[in-house]
Amino acid sequence: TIPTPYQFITASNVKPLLPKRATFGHKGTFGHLLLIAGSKGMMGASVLSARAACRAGVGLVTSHVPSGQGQIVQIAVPEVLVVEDMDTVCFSSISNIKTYSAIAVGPGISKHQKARVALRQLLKEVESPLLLDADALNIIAEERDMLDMLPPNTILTPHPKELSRLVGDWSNSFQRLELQQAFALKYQVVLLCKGAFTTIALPNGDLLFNSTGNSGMATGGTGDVLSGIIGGLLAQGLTSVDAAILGVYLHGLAGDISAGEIGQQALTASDLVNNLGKAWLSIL
Ligand code: NPW
Ligand code: AMP
Ligand code: MG
Repeated sequence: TIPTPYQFITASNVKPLLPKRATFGHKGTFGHLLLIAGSKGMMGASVLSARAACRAGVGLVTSHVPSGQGQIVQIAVPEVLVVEDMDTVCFSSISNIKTYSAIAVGPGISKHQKARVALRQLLKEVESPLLLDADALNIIAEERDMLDMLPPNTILTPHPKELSRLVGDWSNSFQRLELQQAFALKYQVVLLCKGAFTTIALPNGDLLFNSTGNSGMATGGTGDVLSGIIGGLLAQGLTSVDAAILGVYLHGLAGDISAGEIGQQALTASDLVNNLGKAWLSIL
């Protein structure tokens, strides 16, 4: 049986979570997200997560990218500020992390030794709300002492393969839910398992199932878009639980709107970003 307590995420659950827009707000009011994403050959992950963050309501987004790769992001996403690393290949050092109201790290960063060292340093020094995805998860799954360095309420957004690297293998989905729940409780984190009916395990042991999304989203880059959305919500001051719930719901809704317009076969990660506005409007 499904571990309890569990709940299905629907429109009525997410409505109360929507962040308010202050009438006299300015870009400083709505948070500043640092997005550490991309490495040489995987700058698409940086672009997609940045474009998504810009449609999540956040005031400012800064993308940290390898030296020489900044132009890609500046041209693809003119709304974003860019900080270049010293290394030409991957994330290798952190700078001014206290400036940001939230940090999302991982999409496309690679598992190079330099990225491992920089992630460890980030975990030591971070004070802002944090999201880890993709290679950041693969690194902490291999360097397991880093699990104890995760700040409470960190959001982890693995797909099933990344989750199995963190929690070990399972023989059926009920066992997977138990492993997911136990990990969230042990490390006091918000732990997703992405896919059809993405599950979210909360630090208190609750389990949530998302109701939006479709199989057209099973295509490269859609997870990078999710990191940008949830990161943008975190930067605006939503709690990590609320940012994860609302982000996953909006991301799936953008997928459903995209599938309604162009079908599941043609759906790309960029379509999710382009339809985020309609997703917001349909729940506001
Ligand atoms: P199989 O064998 O295909 O069935 P990895 P990744 C499995 C970046 N990206 N359910 C899959 O299984 C990411 O951000 C950059 C079950 C395979 O074995 C990462 O940094 C892009 N199994 C990096 O690439 C766009 C599943 O996991 C393995 C599963 C590597 O990320 C693409 C593959 O997973 C990408 O986002 C599921 N739902 N999903 C860019 N444009 O720059 C996957 N698997 O080895 O973690 O590799 O997810 O492709
Ligand atoms: P990633 O593997 O990191 O690129 O993430 C894939 C994204 O697409 C996640 O947000 C998944 O929830 C979503 N996704 C993948 N396959 C499906 C599916 N069959 N149904 C709904 N959503 C999916
Ligand atoms: Mg991914």
